[in-house]
Amino acid sequence: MSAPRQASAVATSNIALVKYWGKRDLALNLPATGSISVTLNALETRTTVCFDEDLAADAIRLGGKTTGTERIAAFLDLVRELAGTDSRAAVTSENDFPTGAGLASSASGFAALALACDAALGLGLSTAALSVLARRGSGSAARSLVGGYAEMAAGSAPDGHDAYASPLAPPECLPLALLVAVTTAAPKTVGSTEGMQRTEATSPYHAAWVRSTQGDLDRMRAAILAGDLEQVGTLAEGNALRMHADMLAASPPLLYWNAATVAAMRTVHDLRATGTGAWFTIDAGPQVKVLCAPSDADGVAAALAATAGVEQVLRAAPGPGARLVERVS
Ligand code: 2P0
Repeated sequence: MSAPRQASAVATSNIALVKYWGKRDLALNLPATGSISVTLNALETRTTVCFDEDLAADAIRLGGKTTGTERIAAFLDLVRELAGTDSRAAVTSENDFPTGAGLASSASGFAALALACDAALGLGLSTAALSVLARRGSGSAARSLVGGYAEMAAGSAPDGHDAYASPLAPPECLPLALLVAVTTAAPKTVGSTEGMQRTEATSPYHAAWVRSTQGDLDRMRAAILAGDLEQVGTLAEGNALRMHADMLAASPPLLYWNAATVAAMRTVHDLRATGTGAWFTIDAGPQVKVLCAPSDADGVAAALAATAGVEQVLRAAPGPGARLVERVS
């Protein structure tokens, strides 16, 4: 009987500047397209995992609760298969932000869990292999392993070994402020996996969305490497609106916005009309994420906070990838 094997990791959320919305393989969670994101220095998940042969079953606590843990349990099964062990695990995971409301808790959550499992079991996975593993938990998690600006490859291999995220540029290549206008902390009604399946099956715009992504990836990669904030912001806003057009065209339609979401989008357009460089992006939820120069962040945050229905404004900047820490919970 071996001693319990334990490790803790921290990972932060990431915001996609070119979005992932569609899968080429559901079982392996392979994206239909690549994506480009920036990993944040905030919106953090802290996870401890302990594989213990004395445990009769997995014991998973997310934010102190034992509910909603099915995806974690399925992920632990994958890890056990990879490691050749039957050992059950205790997992504790805490977010410092509201979960399930379009703030990508699955991204930071599965990135932290993949890294903690790798360390606890001594798997010695490469960053690419860790990203592949995290992707099985959640597509966006593959990107939170990487710090700064990251590019996720769709890959073409049927087994998905080439669908992982790689570093594109360090944070200092394009200093940014990322402001999150939180319009509600309530969980969203349709999760991303279900939303993607519905869009793929019913939106007449979906093929056009997938086709348009390659050009966005090429332009976004070049704009980040050139440190061109205006071009990055313009591309990110256009890409997000096209993704939402695809979602809105699904049947039944996927409308993730509320009144405050639209009001915050208007605030950003008003800021631009009066000479402040600010651009929004929106994921599968009602929050509005705004990019601007760090020197404009105070003014943009004040304008968002003054927008009807905006409950709070969170601030972030590009940050590091997932990392191991001492026991955190
Ligand atoms: C993104 N989203 O690129 C896009 C934009 C939401 C909209 O990645 O099904 O929770 O678990 O792989 O990672 C959210 O999707 O979806 C997401 P699954 P995930 O950030």
